[in-house]
Amino acid sequence: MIIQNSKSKSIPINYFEKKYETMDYRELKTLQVARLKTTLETVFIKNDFYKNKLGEAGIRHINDIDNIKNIDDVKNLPFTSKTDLVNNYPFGIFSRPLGDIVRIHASSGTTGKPIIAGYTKRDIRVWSQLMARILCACGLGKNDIGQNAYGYGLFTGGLGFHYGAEELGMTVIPMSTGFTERQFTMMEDIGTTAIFCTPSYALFLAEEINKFIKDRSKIKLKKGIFGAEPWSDELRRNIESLLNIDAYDIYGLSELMGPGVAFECVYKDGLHINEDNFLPEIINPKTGEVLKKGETGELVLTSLNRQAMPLIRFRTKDITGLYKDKCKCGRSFVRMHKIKGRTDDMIILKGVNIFPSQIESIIFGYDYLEPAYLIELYTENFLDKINIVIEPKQEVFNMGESRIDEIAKEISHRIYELIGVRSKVTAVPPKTLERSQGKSKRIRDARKKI
Ligand code: DLL
Repeated sequence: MIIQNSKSKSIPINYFEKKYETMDYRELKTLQVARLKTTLETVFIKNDFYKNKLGEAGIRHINDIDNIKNIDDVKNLPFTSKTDLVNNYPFGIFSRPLGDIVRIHASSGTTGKPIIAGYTKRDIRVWSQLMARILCACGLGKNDIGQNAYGYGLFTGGLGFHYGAEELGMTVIPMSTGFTERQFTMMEDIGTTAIFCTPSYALFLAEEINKFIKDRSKIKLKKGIFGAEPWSDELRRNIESLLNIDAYDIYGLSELMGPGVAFECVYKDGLHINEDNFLPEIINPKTGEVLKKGETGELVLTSLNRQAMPLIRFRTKDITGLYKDKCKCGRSFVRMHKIKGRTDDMIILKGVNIFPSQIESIIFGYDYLEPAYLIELYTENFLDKINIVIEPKQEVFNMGESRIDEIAKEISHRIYELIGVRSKVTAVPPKTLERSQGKSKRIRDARKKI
């Protein structure tokens, strides 16, 4: 149920969906089981790929779905992988005919073919409402002006935020990514109060703001909602202090709708998973075994409320852990930690697992460094090695070689202490490294493959 106080202009629309968001545990599990069964019935009847897959897992007749009594029974269902989506490109994973599909989004797959996501009218409505729920949880309302600097187009960030912000009654400026000068002009002239973009682009804007805005008092920006790539708490602190805003994390993926799966509320203490719409599990990525609450592993999601493209136990490749204590905001949904990285971005060097976000946390913690870095992997004397490229701030860079060497040594030592791997650290002049306007690429892998 959506609590809408009034249509009156003076009262902000409240999109806190209390009935769902504060549901008690047993009620939520009952809702999830019912929605899971409906989802299974849909894919069993309407999708040949799933009919076969479920058959292999012992669900050969629609009545077999009734054997699911408890939400933990989900673990007996088969996984869906990105490869399944690629192999069934473009529409083989849809459970509705094209006539019912009102929109297509896509994300780049690993093999050249994109991954297609389809939506019915109802799917778009549910997605918009979930996004409105999230924006409301971040403290936004109908009197806010949202500058949407996520890319519009096949990427789900642009339209996902756009429809959600409109659903909440906000004023939306559909900027898309780029056009930096125009971003600042709109911010100043229209009085933007919230910005939506990737954390890398937020950082880019934060580094550029003083070039374009002479009088900071004209900027009304107070919040930013950032996602679509892993980002550390240190990056959050950088963005917050440079832009003088509160920054919130939002998580999602095209295969499961787009942004809207999980979100931070105003307390910024983990991401609430929209459990009435998505059933989360954490598995050991090597064995597929379901891990206990609190353990870190790969996030697996089952959609519970989708028509066009329901997915069963989709392996996201994203690494995180779940925890279930009640948040100060009153929401009872399970929370996940910030995503640590993707299984396919994890660097294994001399047996040590390294996520770029761990390096980021270290680099962004030093106030004498620019918030930028590049991880270079290379092979020397048949051994794989790592070089971290950093940018000291101008005044530090001007101090000369010996100070720069000292800094490089200190950072290398810190990385060894915290991550356990010996690295080379190389400094380049400030503003040398490429800044990203979309999802950033911070790894250059030049290792010789044997
Ligand atoms: O990135 C959807 C999105 C748009 C999310 C805008 C948030 C904001 P894809 O392009 O399909 O969809 O990429 C999904 O991006 O599996 C994660 O690896 C990564 N990702 C998304 N959000 C976060 C986040 C969109 N908050 C893939 N933290 C996912 C870390 C994230 N990684």
